[in-house]
Amino acid sequence: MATPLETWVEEAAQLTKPDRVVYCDGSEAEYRRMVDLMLRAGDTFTLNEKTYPNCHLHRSSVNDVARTERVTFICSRDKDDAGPTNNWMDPDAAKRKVGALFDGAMRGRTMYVVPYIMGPANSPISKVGVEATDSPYVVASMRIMSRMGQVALDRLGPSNEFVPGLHSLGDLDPMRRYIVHFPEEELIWSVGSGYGGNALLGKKCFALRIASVMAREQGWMAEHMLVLGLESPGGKVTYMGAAFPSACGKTNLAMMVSALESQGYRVWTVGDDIAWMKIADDGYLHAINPEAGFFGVAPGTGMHTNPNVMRALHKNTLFTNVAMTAQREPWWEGIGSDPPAELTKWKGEKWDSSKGPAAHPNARYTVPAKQSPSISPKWEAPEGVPISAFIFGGRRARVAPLVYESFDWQHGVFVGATMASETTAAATGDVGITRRDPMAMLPFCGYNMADYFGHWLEMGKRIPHPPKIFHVNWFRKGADGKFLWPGFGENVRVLKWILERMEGRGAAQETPIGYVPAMKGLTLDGLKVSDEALDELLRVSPEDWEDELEDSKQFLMKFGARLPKEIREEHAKLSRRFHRAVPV
Ligand code: OXD
Ligand code: MN
Repeated sequence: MATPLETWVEEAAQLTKPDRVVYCDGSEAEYRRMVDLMLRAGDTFTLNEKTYPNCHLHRSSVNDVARTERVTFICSRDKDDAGPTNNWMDPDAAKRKVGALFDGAMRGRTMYVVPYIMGPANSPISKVGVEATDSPYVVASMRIMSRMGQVALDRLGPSNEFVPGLHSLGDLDPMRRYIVHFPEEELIWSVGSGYGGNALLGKKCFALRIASVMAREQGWMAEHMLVLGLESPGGKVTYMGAAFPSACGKTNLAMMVSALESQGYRVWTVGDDIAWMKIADDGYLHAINPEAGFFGVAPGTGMHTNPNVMRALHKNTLFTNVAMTAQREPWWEGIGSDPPAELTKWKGEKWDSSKGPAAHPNARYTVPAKQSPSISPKWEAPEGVPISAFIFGGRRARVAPLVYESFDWQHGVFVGATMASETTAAATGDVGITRRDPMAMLPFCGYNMADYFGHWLEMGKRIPHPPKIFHVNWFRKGADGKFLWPGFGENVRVLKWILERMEGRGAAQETPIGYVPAMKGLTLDGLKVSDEALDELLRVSPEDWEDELEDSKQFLMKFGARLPKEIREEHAKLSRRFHRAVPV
């Protein structure tokens, strides 16, 4: 008798009509075969074998370089279940429309069946997915980003407990590109794109959009969060989850080389993008990193900003859309060296400075997580790590101070629900526009975000030791338009204050938005930040917050009556606190 997996694969093959179907085993030899196919296709190049052994550069189609939120859909039966922040399509209409694009899409191609586990192979929190794809690049990337192949088949056995995802490159025409999710069926269909966030279906599609729906139903959390451990003097490690929108520095924070290492503060990486969290018997929320690799933004990454990842990238790494030097080494803006005389642009032509950036602003590296010198000894612990703090953050030139602590869980949920950030190159569309991005989940929540806020509020009641909730902003600018805070390894000073607040220490002043460090609250020794800059970094400007209150109100109104009353209440409380603080 056919297993549920075999039945699904058979149906997928009947629709897409590949020449052959190959089940992937996840072996080294299979990875090599995928790379050989990519090399032969002419869009992939072997990098310098001495300095970058087993590293390759893949060049994508020029109009397939980022996530495409415009063509990403949640296909719930009821439109209201997708909510006002998601694109929605009726599931039957989606099956017809996108099904027509899948019909025969794999003719002349091979369908690779990629069984994978999101999470450590032996963790009870992990889940199995299966992606059927016609892209060797996707197979190779999935091998880095997940536990893939036989290990997943072993975990699955004859069971039907897997999330199926069908993927085809189609003809890569953006007009025929769709990333559709069927949350009630726990099914993903993606056609017309080979870009990581659209095509590696374990990542955004399963681990966030589908998993967020499962998490709500089953009482756990699937979040767009890095997970790090902050070691303090004496060796105690405190774990924190942090949600920042795409390309706002989650990877750099998770892998940070601490500026306070000589004082005993060190950062350990558990994950850089996604956290799955369940309440454990000890009363804490425990997190696992469902991924096995980092799919990070290359531009802006260098020895100054993220030395750990730079060390990790020298072997077994798949680069996408970076530039290449004459020595066949990868290069990108912000790597820390001037562009060499001879450079090939990400699109493949010879580069000169009149041609814009040499690497695409959303160029990526895909690297096994275990290669990072900062990887936590607990990163594959089956029981996960206990989370003591959540940190929300975004890019805000104004308004949000460097760091503040919410008054309690309900207020913290409001802080997350109203967080905003300037858009980046990780998704197509305008860059630098401020948009509300609740909990950094706007593009990734698989259901109505009003219900998602409700789920957060509910979890707060159920977790015996809930994490304390903070907000950070590394990107505040002074009147001269320059960043006020040095960021990167210095951000550990903010983590140290957060830790001190959790331990009932850490000097703070109460403001209408929450607790902000007192002028002497942050450890700033050895750092050149003037008193004026610090004052500006920690300032809570009533005028800015007046605008912020109005803007967040407009955003929350989108959810109508479905918005939990607690969120409305917190908005009113914030407004009252300002009016009490600033007599008008
Ligand atoms: C990512 C993203 O790639 O958020 O992680 O876009
Ligand atoms: Mn992300």
